[in-house]
This record gives sequence, C-alpha cells and structure tokens, in this order.
Amino acid sequence: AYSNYQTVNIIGYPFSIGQPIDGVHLGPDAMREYGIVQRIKRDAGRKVRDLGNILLDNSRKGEQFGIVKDPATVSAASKLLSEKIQSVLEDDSLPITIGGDHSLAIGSIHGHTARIDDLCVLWIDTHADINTGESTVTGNMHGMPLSILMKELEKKRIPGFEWAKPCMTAKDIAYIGLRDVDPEEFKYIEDIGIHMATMADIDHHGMGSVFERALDTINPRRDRPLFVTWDIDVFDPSEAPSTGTAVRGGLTLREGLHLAEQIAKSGLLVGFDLVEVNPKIGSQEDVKKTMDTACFIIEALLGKTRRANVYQKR
Ligand code: B3U
Ligand code: MN
Ligand code: MN
Repeated sequence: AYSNYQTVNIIGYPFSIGQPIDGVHLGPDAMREYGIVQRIKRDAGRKVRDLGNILLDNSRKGEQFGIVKDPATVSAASKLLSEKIQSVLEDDSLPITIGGDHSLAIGSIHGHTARIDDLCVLWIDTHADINTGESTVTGNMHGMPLSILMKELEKKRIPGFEWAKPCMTAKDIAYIGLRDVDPEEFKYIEDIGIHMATMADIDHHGMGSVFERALDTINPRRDRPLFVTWDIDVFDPSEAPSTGTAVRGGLTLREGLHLAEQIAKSGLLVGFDLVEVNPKIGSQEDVKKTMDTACFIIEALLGKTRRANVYQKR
C-alpha cells in the first residue's frame, strides 16, 4: 500500500537524558560502525540514505518538574526529531530513527501524526512507558513518552511540551511484549483501554496470533498506516544484554523476527524506531550480540524473510 516508501532514511538520535545510565547516546554511531547501513543496502533492495545524527543538547542541567528529570532538555530534543521526521515524510521516504533512549518516541510519533493521517502504532517493549509526572517512581522520561502523546492523559501532562499537542488515543495504539508495568501505569492502561499483549499472552497464544489480535484491535480493516516503536529491551537479555533496563523472560530472536516479518508483510509500515541499545553495557561480545539482534529486526521490518535471502515484494 505504501510502496512509494522505497528510500530508507536513517536518523541517529544520540540522546541519553531520558534515563540515568551513560552510553545509550552512543547507540546510533555504534550501529553504524557495526554496519547497519551496509546490511540494509546489501539486502534490502532499497536506497538507503544515512542522514547522520541530529545535533542534540545532551548535557544534564539538573532541572526538574517534581521528580521528573530534565523535561526541558527532553522536550527540545524530541521537537528536533519531530521536525526531521516531518521533512523525511514530505519526501515520501521511510524514516528509521535509531536511539538513544525511548523518550525519542515523543518526537517520532508526533512527527508521523503531523504528516500521516490515521496513523496507528505498535509499541514493542518490556515497559509501558506511560508514566505521568504523578505516577513516575524513577523520574526518568524514557518511562513517560506516552503520557505526553495520549489525548486521554492530556490533563496529566507535565509542562514544557506545548509544541506537541496530544496526537494519539487508545484506539490508535497497542502494546506487545510487556512484562514490567508499574501499578499506576496498569491503571492508566485499563482506564483508557489500550490493547496490551504481555509476554504471558505471547506464551499462551504465540506471536502470530498476538500480532493479528493487536491489528484486529487498532487496524481491523488493515488500512491504517502503521508506525512501530521497538525497544530493544523487549528481547530476553540473552539476545540483547546491552540495554539499560534488561528484564529476564523476554522475546526470543525467533519471536522478534516473526513479529517483524509479519509487520513487513502487512505492507502498512511507514516508519519505525529502534531504541535503547547501549554499547557501554556489558562485554564486547554482549554489545555485538545486541547490535546483531537490532540489525536482524531492522532487516526483517524492511522485508527480509527467512524463506530465502531475498526481500519481500513491496
Ligand atoms: N516503569 C519504570 C521503568 C522503566 C520504564 N522504561 C524503562 N524502564 N526502560 C519507569 O522508570 O518509569
Ligand atoms: Mn521503552
Ligand atoms: Mn523498555
């Protein structure tokens, strides 16, 4: 359906202020060094443009709203991403944002909804990332992007994000992979009515069925453009150890590949994020494995299958 999205644009978002651990801002350059651009070029049959990194103020100023850390810095950075995404979409190209911490989804989703009507979103993550200024225990903004984006939580928004009008409702988004949701987050999810598929659901029904159910909820006629924001920590730490908040009991590489392949096959994908790869965590081998997992997923989202080393027709 979106077959004009042939040119893939890689945007690096070297940002770590949404969480406390050093190194996640080095994710995009580490992925480039590992060869992500060449891997996509070699196999994707699409043009790849590396747009480089967005120049971000990545210094901690210690400003707080309540216990929320550095909201102004997060806001300024995600505004730049939203603008970048919009310019890529103007060009009928597919943006891939490589993080950086997950607070970047404020900018990427805002940018997509500004240019694409009727967007729906799959949030693939261990965490629900929907804490508000009232509910957050850590004060880390990578655990909060959805509270900025959701219309239903407009009254609970922290100040400083006036440029990003809430652009999503519960019918526009579904979670896949959750297994570490704060009690207050669970209340928001239930009150608002966001579809959530936890690891338990994946165990019980299998990934194929979980994916179809998620789309049945947010995209029943399979006609809405789809955006995917993929937190690498959804994987089991055995597949993606180099991330800030690894939680055991996550996706296998095979489950992740199946999900990514089904997303590609839908023909609905208009853009995606891959976030929270931290090359400063773990051994060299851990970092390599994590980046390899990320590359596998990016390639599969772009149409690579396990049937043969050829890409799906778009
Ligand atoms: N829900 C917790 C933990 C967390 C969220 N996202 C990550 N960790 N990566 C929080 O900080 O809000
Ligand atoms: Mn996340
Ligand atoms: Mn996460």
